[in-house]
Amino acid sequence: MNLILFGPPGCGKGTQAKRLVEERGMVQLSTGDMLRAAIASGSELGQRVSGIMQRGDLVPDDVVIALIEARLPEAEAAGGAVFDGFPRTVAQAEALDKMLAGRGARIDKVLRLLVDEEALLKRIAGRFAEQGRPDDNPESFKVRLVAYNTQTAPLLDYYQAQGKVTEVDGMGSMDAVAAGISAQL
Ligand code: B4P
Repeated sequence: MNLILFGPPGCGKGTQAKRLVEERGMVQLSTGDMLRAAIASGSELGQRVSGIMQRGDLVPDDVVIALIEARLPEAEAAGGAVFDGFPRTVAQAEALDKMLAGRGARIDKVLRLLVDEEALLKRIAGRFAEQGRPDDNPESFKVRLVAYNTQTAPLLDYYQAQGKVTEVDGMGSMDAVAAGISAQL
């Protein structure tokens, strides 16, 4: 099964993806994690994307599509992937559909985590205080929310037209959200 965890920054995509990996043996494909790893390694890619991410803007489509494409064989071998933070634009979704179709696979479900803006701000502020992730500062977070609302939210129409979107309450505890996701799978 191939799943997409969908929602605004701070809604719990990364948190719940890790739980799906532990509970179901799926492979987590997080473009955010891949890009942060590239930055940490000091690679050319990392240097290219570091400023973009710190501002809270989206990295170019071709960069993230290539990162995902390179990991698809691993997902196939595991019998499924949980996509976390990808796709974030309609162009990325179209590319993903094409790449999966080429492997005789498809997206089965899009789980949309519903969290209100006040809770998002609180979570991100909490992580900024604890971990100091550069793009969790209040200014970058505002940019991330605008990017979500303008470039990523329209993807819902794309997947709704395919009848794949299921909504999950993301406001509860991590356990409660995980239970909500399990109930949908
Ligand atoms: P991501 O790493 O994907 O960051 P995110 O969407 O902000 O979600 P994140 O994983 O951080 O938060 P989560 O909801 O798990 O992207 C970072 C940047 O990379 C982007 O801004 C962009 O620049 C670039 N990028 C990545 N993918 C891209 C793409 N496809 N195209 C273009 N650019 C791309 O959790 C947040 C916090 O909430 C955590 O501290 C967690 O502990 C807490 N939390 C989670 N669930 C909770 C709950 N139920 N209750 C309380 N707290 C909870």
